Amino acid sequence: MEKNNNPIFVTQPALPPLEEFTGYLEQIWDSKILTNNGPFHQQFEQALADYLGVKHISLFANGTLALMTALQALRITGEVITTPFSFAATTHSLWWNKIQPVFVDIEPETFTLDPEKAEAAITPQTTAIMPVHVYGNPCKLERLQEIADIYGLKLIYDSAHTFGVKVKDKSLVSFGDLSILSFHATKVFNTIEGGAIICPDKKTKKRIDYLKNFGFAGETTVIEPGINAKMNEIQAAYGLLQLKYVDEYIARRKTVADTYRKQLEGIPGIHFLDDIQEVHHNYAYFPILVNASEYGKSRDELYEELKRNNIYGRRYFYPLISQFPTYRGLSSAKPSNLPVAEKIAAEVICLPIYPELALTTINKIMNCIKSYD
Ligand code: T4K
Repeated sequence: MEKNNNPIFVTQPALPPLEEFTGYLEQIWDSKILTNNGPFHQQFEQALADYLGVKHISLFANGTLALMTALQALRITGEVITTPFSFAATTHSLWWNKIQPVFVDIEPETFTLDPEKAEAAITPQTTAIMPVHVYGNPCKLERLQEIADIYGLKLIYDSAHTFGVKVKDKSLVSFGDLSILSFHATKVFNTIEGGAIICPDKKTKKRIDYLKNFGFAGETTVIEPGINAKMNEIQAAYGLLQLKYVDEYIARRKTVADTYRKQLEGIPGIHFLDDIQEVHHNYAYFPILVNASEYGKSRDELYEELKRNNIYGRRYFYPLISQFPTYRGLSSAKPSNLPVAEKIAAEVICLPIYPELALTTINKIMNCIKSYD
């Protein structure tokens, strides 16, 4: 629970009970195995696969290295179609692999990549599509797969926000050729820093595991230039413990989201997303859109007003990645090519949401939004 004058951030990591963690640390201290596929790494990988209902998963030091390695694993080159409405890491992972990002607009309902516009952007150089289930909202899965199949493209989902999300009881990370999770401190499920690649078969997992360990396929055999992207034993042990609590974290986030929705209902100019049928959400973020002419104040005015009250919402994802200096010269980055993304980026504020967010704090945030004139 927040103390009265403490700043209220967009998120606050959920930590497992410290006294439970010390037992895990003692085992690590005894074994002196700190990293390189140790016992906790192996246990955590299996436990995660079971929890997520997937067969093959490879742990990573963070989500960005997982994205970069996923592109290497599938030998992606040329152009990749992606969304500008995401965190920098999505497009940066392409750039680090010398792949040309092609930005395509998003859908107004879910803020995810628009499949029809993605299809229209395919060229002979396109090798893959990299959509993002932004805020944990599922992309149009069937249509994207159909397009990938027709054009012979790989489909790599940036699923950084989707831990625990299910569509018709199927884990969202099981779609596409590869799917990437982030376990950063700010995520629904955290291992402090961390990430994973979910892949469909043993052979691909083996390749991913080589790539994240310098390319080593044995003591003296290096099959190709890999990187060091391994998760260490302390993070893996912490992750194993976190798994015991994550359902509770998600349930508490749902209560926060439900409370916000009830209280925001009917405020002119403030829009929010509802749950989607047949989707089990994780409530990773709570984005609202501020329509300045209906609300009477702009998004930035409300954002500053919240700050004056010690409430630090975030404008995820403003500015669009396509507006970063490295990318804004690309022809696909032109604002006229991305009207929906430009509009959402100009109107969005993510309100604080985390398991320990108290009702009194939600009321304080709501007072600020309701009584701002
Ligand atoms: N793809 C997508 C779609 C992503 O959103 C991300 C990461 C990635 C890929 C890459 O995954 P990783 O390589 O990160 O695993 C944060 C996170 O650093 C980043 O992981 C996340 N997305 C992004 C959306 O948000 P910042 O710069 O906004 O974080 P920061 O440090 O300002 O934290 C936000 C608030 O959270 C702070 O004001 C206070 C609170 N906080 C934060 C940390 C780190 C805490 O209370 N404790 C903490 O330890 O990027």
